[in-house]
This record gives sequence, C-alpha cells and structure tokens, in this order.
Amino acid sequence: MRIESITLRELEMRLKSPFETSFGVTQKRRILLVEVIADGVTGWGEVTAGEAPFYNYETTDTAWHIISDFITPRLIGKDFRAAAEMESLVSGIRGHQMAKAGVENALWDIEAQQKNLPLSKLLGGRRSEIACGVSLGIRESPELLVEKVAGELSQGYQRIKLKIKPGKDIDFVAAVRKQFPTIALSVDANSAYTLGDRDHLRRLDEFGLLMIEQPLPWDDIYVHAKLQKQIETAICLDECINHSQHAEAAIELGACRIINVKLGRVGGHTEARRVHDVCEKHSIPVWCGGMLESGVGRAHNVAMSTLANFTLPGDVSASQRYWANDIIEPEVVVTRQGTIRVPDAPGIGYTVRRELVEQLTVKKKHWKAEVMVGA
Ligand code: OSB
Ligand code: MG
Repeated sequence: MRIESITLRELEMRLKSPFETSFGVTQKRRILLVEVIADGVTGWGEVTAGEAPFYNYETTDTAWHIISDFITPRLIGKDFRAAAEMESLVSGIRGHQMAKAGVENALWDIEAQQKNLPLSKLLGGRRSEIACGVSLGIRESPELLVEKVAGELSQGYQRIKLKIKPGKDIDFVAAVRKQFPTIALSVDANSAYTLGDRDHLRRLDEFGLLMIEQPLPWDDIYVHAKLQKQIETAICLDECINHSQHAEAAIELGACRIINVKLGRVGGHTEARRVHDVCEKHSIPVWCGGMLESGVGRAHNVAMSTLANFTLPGDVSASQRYWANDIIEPEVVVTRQGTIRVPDAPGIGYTVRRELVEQLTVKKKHWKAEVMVGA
C-alpha cells in the first residue's frame, strides 16, 4: 500500500451525559479522526487521547502535534506490504502511542479491505459475537448508582464496572452488591489510591469483585505487585501497560491477574495483538477497554475483541449509550444477551458518515504524496 494522502481532523462531539472518573468529568469530547488513502482505498482510525493529560500524558493537542509534525512526514508517499510495517518507521518517536495508534489502525482498515477481509479476520480473531460490559461513571449517591446499574442490566449487559475514588467507593460498591448479589461486578480507580490505602482497599475483598482496575499510580507496575500480595481481589492493570514488555514484567512480578487492552494505550493493533499473545501464553485473561470513543474507535475495538484470549466482557458498548448520533452506519448495537455481532464486511465493517463527520469537524489538515514519476 502506497500512502497517497492523510487527513487529520478534530471533531467536537458532545456525550449524551457527563462521564465522571477519579480524574475528572468529561462531556465535550475533542476527537481526532485519521483518514488515510492508499492505492485508492480509504481507511479510518481514531485517536483515543483525552482532552487533558489526566488518564495518561497524551492529549488531543499533543496527538495533533505528533501526527502532524512527526508521524505524517515519515509515512506520506511510503509503500508498505502490511500495516504492521508502520511500526519501524515511527519507533524513533518515543511514546505517544495514542497518536501512533490512530494512524496505524487506519492502515489496518486499508489492509483488510485490500485483502477483502473483515478486520477481525485479518487480525486472527475467531468470534462472531463479543461479550459486552459497561463502565459507569461516578454518581452523586449510592442510590442513584444502583438505579443506573438496574437500567444497564435490563439492557442485557454482562458485566458492570463502577468507577471509584476515595470517598466514593465502599458505600457505593456495597449498595450495588446488596441489590445485585450475583452479577459480574468490578471497579476502576484510575490510579486514585496509594499503597498506604491498602487496608482500605482490602475492604473491597468482601464484595466478590471480578477485579479492581488500576488502583495505584499510572506508571508503577512494581507497587501493584506489592498490593496484589495483600489483597484477594484480582488486580487488572490498565494505565501501566503500554506495550507487551510491560505485560511480561507485570505478569512476572505478580502485579495483576488480568490485563485490559486498549488500542490507543499500546499504540495500535500490531502491539495490542502482542500484548494479547503474551497474556495468553501466561493464562492471563484480557478484555477490551474503552476511551469514550466515537464509532470509528468502537469499530476497531469490536474487531480486536474477537481474538481468542479476550475471554472477559469488555467496555465496548452500544453507540447509543454515548452519542445521540454516532458517526458510523450502522451504529454499534448490543443484543438483549449483551453481545455485539461482529460485522463481516471488509475492513472495519461499518461505514463512516462523511456528511456528519464534516459537520462535526472543527479543524482539518491534509497531506498529499507527490505523484510518482512515470505513474
Ligand atoms: O479507565 O477505562 C478507563 C474512560 C475514559 C478514560 C479511562 C477509562 C474510561 C472508561 C470508559 O472506563 C469506558 C468506555 O469507553 O465505555
Ligand atoms: Mg481503566
């Protein structure tokens, strides 16, 4: 595939309702979409960075800068055999996985279309349906949270994840567990605690949680190993795992018993599959995390979730939970059994609604390769 053009845009999209985590509240998303054309085929990727550097250090603006000034110049006009070859061209750029993933995933979409395969199949996925859970933002009161959980369960979702932070944890989890004694339930702290909170965190052990996600600092695997020895609940790492060597280290240290894979956080499908494979080799189950994505990011998440070791329900849920109008057609829908049917059309398998994308675009930049001599 010869990279003929790259278009980067920023979309302004308003979530239906605000989403609160331990690091802040989000309602207006600034989403970057990457559109690549190679050999006349168009592929789409999404940058999953947040608006502020509170989940990890990347932001919408840092990703715009890195893609514009460092990734695009390395790619434009280049010829690849496969999307996985992009990695070596951008490995000199330290970090910035979300920026890289937005571009790399667009190349995967192109490669799948060129091979006339659904992206899930190109990645080696085997599932025709994936299991869905939901991630629920922090609420004002345990009562309101219980109400919200009831609503999601009635939609069929197979696992409920509660966002927690100091002061909004034990009482909230206790109320949900009391009302729903047998559901698959987990919590996500987004690095809001320290090892000094170990006694407090141990109180979660009595609720039979599937896991506690990323309780301790975002960049510290070792401290999670210390905590895992002192609590019964399985730790799942999210923020700490940026590539497959991190996964190896975390598993060897006993820092977690589950890993959440996010395409953006690990730099795209190529590395995500490596993380998946490392975990599979060590019998560590994985699941697909979410970053409040638009339909493009959601479609890539669906494809990745079809790999064999994605044995736990992920955070990939219906478009309608987030957006009044998603930018893909059809939207991502969830069955009454709490599953998403994997599309079998070539590429990401959903159509991007260009007109709507254009309407939502607030900023746009375009790069075009020089026409080849003799072409
Ligand atoms: O830690 O999984 C997380 C959203 C923004 C930043 C971090 C996280 C989340 C979520 C939302 O939990 C998952 C979703 O997109 O539904
Ligand atoms: Mg998380």
